[in-house]
Amino acid sequence: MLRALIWDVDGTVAETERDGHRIAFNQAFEQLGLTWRWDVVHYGELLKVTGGRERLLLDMLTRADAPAEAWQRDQLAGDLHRRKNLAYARLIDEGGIAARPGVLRLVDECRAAGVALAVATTTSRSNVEALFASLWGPGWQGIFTTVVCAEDAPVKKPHPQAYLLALQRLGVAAGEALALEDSPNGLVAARAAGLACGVTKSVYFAHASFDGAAWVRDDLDAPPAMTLAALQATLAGSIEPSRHSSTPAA
Ligand code: XBP
Ligand code: MG
Repeated sequence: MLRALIWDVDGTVAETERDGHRIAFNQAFEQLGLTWRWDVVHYGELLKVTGGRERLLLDMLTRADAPAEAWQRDQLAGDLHRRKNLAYARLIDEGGIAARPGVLRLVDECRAAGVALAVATTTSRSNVEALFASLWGPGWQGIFTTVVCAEDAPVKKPHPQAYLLALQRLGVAAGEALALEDSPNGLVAARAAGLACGVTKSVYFAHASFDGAAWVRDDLDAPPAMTLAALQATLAGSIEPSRHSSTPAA
């Protein structure tokens, strides 16, 4: 029986990477007088690393004008990351980023059926707060009762720490829950925690391979829509993955 649905945030709930974090990183560079800018393609390359701070440090390795000493790069990454998260919250506040198709519907279905809703993400808590308040209002914490973020699970995906902690806090076994992801790193993390995982591909991972996914599709509303009943059937293993796939899982 499906007792909990555990959501990834970035790329799964909304297209936050291209339209949110990337733009906010560029605003942070500008604030510090840096000429660095991350275009859509370069940001996609950096996404192989999870964690915004980690992404900054990776990028600095390729920049001649980045600080020479590791401690200086660390300090700069920390400063940029704080500014980026503030800029991201502002960006959400001002214009918002729409939920991906089917997200609001499926959340409503789970609430009506008493299926617990949880979050397991490598993003900072402030980013979840900003996005979820914009999508579900100030009462969002009454909807998502378990929220595991980077501050709770510092060992980031593809490590399963965030999912393992979410399961522990939910008090449900891995076999009673399902994860929803958009990226290969997220899928590996969910599977390593023993969870079945459905994938709705986000723009940056449209051509990635998702071996081990229960199903892979463009979004939750792509026909046939991924309903709660279909999720329950996924967990029961009673449907072929391809029946609910836009792209067959390998
Ligand atoms: C999300 C991330 C995060 C976000 C930015 O991965 O890797 O780093 O890009 O958030 P996932 P922070 O969707 O797999 O959880 O800057 O707070 O890290
Ligand atoms: Mg993601």
